[in-house]
Amino acid sequence: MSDINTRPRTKVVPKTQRPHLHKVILLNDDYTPRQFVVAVLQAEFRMSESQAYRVMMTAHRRGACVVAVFTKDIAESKATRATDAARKMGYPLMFTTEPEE
Ligand code: TYC
Repeated sequence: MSDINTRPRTKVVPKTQRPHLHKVILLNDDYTPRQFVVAVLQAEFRMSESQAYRVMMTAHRRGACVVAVFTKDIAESKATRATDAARKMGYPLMFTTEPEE
């Protein structure tokens, strides 16, 4: 038998990969009616009316508000759907996404 010790001296520690999350952000504008913003938040992000109202008012007062956090694909598709719903009605309402730190 060989005297060479071939036992690995490093231990492989498996790391669980967590998906990178992306924020959906609601932007304020001067033209979209408040009630329409609330309706879009309820329909696309499954918010209650009072939650949606609070998010809408935060964007209205501060210029933007984080709506929710999802995996990249879901965040992008929800932001696109919500922005398109407004565009169909002739409103400039915008949802954007950005990676969470
Ligand atoms: N600022 C709009 C108004 O006064 C309402 C509004 C709120 C629009 C939030 C967009 O993200 C928004 N009619």
